[in-house]
Amino acid sequence: MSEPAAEPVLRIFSYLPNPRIWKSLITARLAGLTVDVVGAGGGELGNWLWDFDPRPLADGDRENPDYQVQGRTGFKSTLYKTRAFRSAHPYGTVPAGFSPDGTTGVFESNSIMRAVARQTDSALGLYGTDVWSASRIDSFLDVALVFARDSQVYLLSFGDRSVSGEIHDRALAGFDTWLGGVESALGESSHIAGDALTIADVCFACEVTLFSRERAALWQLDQIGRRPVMTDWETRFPKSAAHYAALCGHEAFAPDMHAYLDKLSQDIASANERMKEHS
Ligand SMILES: N[C@@H](CCC(=O)N[C@@H](CS)C(=O)NCC(=O)O)C(=O)O
Repeated sequence: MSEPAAEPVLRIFSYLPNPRIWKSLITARLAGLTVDVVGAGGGELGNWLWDFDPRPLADGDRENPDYQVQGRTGFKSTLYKTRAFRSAHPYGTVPAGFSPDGTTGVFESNSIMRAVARQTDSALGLYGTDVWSASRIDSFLDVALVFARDSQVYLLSFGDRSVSGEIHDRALAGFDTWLGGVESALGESSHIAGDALTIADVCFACEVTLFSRERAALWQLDQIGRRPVMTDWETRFPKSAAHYAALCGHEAFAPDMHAYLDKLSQDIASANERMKEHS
């Protein structure tokens, strides 16, 4: 890892903390680049004006019909987005990436990460070393995104207590398909897309971390007679679990991972307490 350069290569607006933006932050850290992050806690973003220069709502913003958009995914209330934000981000989602001059919006956390990776020194090989290795990395990122969709539906269902057997089944099937390929790849090479660390590994570590939040909703799973999808994953996907543990300890990953995983352990402990009280 090199010392970070001062000028940010990209800006991200997001709810915080968000393991999906770490994909970009870890990539930047590995290459000595800087990413500018602006945001607030998930619950607070409903009180922010979404823009390249986002800010907490000021007097009159809520009444401005130009800003009002009904939230769809993860936000039930009205959201406030500038016209410029909506043209840069046609799907209107966060994390929202922007070129440093604010003219180009980049959405989907994997694509935001790729925007950073494209600006790294190609000798580092974070996005492969040629057309074929880069395309193979893309393949892993695409499969991860299919899983990420089921993961999002599952994790959001804990927020409004709507988790069902069907949602759990989809998350389980998505997780098994995704990790089945990762496990197989790790049987061939030390890292997911070959013998070097790439953004396929970065994406994998961040998605696993986010997904592991399911354990903080143990009592909701218990109520529908299910166990966390990641139960026994160390025995079902031993190479993937060992790779994840190694990545969590990597100096470029640890700064984001450790605080989040510590907080998650506390949340899981309270979830367990809560389950005991209900049983
Ligand atoms: N797969 C996307 C997910 C983005 C997404 O769905 N974000 C939701 C929050 S979890 C959002 O911004 N919703 C805004 C809205 O409902 O208008 C990614 O990784 O960036």
